[in-house]
Amino acid sequence: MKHLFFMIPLAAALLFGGCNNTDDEGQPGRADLELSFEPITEKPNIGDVVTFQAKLFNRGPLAADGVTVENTVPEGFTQVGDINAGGVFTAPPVIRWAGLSIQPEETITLSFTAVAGKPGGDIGFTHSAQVTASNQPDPDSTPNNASGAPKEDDEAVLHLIPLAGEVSLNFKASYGQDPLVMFEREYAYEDNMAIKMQLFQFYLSEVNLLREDERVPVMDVGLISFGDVYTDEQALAGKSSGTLVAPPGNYTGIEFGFGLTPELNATIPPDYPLGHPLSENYWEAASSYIFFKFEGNADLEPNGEFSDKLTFHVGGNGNYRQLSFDKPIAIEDEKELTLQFNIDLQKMLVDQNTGEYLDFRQVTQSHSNESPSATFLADHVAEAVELE
Ligand SMILES: [Ca+2]
Ligand SMILES: [Ca+2]
Ligand SMILES: [Ca+2]
Repeated sequence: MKHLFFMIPLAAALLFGGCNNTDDEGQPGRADLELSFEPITEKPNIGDVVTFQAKLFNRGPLAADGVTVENTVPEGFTQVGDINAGGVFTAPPVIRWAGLSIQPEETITLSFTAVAGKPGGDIGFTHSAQVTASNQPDPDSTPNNASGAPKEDDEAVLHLIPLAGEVSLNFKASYGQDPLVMFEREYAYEDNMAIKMQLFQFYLSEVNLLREDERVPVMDVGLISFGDVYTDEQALAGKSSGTLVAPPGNYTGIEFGFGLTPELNATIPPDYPLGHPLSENYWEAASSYIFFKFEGNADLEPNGEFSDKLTFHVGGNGNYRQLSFDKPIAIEDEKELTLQFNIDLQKMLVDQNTGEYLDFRQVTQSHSNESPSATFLADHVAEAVELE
């Protein structure tokens, strides 16, 4: 009687295990194919060559021939290479290994390399792989039916984002101590004149983070415009470059061009889609983009009437200025950092050392890249911009 007490649970356990095996794994007359990715625990750097390994396992009991495995390479990885086991990349983004034969209990490693790209926007970093063909029926999965997240054991995904932090350049504009706002506010100018703003904007190009002997590019081009800044609150919030991706690290500073590099300035708006910063602000007669614009109205008499229109549009390769700022900048993986810049329009219009200034009683517009007023403004950009 005592024996029976122990025998019943044991028999039940055996039966249960057998049932489980028949249901799930290794049904007679079939080949249970399973696919997984070898985990990658260390994130790569942007630009690193990464080796991916998918493991195809046959849980048996029969051998399978004519097995095909496909891996879809996400947009975030490029320059696929070193595909082993006869795989081909003839129909990107899919790498295909066809005609594989795999014995019971055998594992075949399918590997390839790809270069990690820059995260951002909707760029995906998830490799998805699946068995798409087999000459044997599989007890718990069907070839080529993957959709989205893996639901069967013949499907696998590997998500791998490279090391990347985020940085944005935020610009606050002022006129001397006063926040720069459009239209309403009056700014006292030199020699009893006064001005009101209508527009202030500028291009940024070739933004690079700096570290020992290295420039790390974070942005090609951007347009910062204060044209819709109407309140002090908006002025104090500033205008942002938008979020830029940067490799983590300790940098010694940042540099950017105020205006456009000669390379960018050699292009024209039709080269760009609508909405791109370079799809506008071109000056055909000068074959140049307008690097920056200052527009407003001046009261010259002074009599309280702002009747003189100020239009200073400055372009031309000779007025491109590269600015560099020394400051320790630590970019950390998955963290966001804002670099706060201030730009003081007064310092562009009035030389802080000599007192020399653009005299609006003499000149109210700049429509030539070589005009003294254009050069004066460009020459004072470096003085006007500071990194907090
Ligand atoms: Ca299985
Ligand atoms: Ca299976
Ligand atoms: Ca499947």
